[in-house]
Amino acid sequence: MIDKMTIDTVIFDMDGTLAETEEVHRQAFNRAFADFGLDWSWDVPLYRQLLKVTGGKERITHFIAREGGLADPEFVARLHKAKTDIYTDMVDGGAVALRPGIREFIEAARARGLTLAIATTTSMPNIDALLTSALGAQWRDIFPVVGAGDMVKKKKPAPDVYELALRELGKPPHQCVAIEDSRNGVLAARGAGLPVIAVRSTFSSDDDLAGAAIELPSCEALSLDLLERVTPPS
Ligand code: XBP
Ligand code: MG
Repeated sequence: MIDKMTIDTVIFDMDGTLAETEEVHRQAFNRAFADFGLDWSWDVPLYRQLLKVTGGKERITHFIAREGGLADPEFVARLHKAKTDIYTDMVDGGAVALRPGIREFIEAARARGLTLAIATTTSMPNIDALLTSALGAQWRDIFPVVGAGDMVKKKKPAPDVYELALRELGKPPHQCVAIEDSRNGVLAARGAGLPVIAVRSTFSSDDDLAGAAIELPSCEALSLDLLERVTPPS
């Protein structure tokens, strides 16, 4: 059994966990499709299905394949870049706020001297837009280590982005806990040997979160006491 006091680092997922970003991502995809003259439209039920594939470029490629097409990677990259520009403009304009309870948990963790990090599928422009909007330009002082989707070979549910964060933190997994909202996120964190506290988001309400050490009803239920209750995956 691991010493309860060894957890001194919290690694946050971003999309769905720090903020309910997915509806804004969905709208940004649809606006990019329209700008490119495509007649694709991702409604909420379809987007819930498509979210099983993490990463925007991978999601577009998967969608083209399920429509019977063959995706040109260069086209997908251009389309996804347009989507990122639209998304970051929306976030800069205040379209997304931190989930209730997240700011308070971050403040409590910092006051306790814990290290905070990010392990997300999304890309650096989106991370920067959200955290600058929510926490100010100095957000890097709060999250000294950031693992982003395009920094690794395989996106969640592969463990790569958590393994990257652990390497940069220089910490073993049992010293850390992941906060996640989705099945792909729980699998990724567990794959890297991390215990997980799960809090569902709007778009992961039906996900199977088996494997999480604790599931909470809301981010407002996050507390430092929980860190003493999580145990590493067996
Ligand atoms: C979130 C994602 C992301 C966003 C889009 O997964 O899958 O792809 O939907 O971001 P998680 P990009 O919360 O598990 O990290 O378009 O920048 O890829
Ligand atoms: Mg997520």
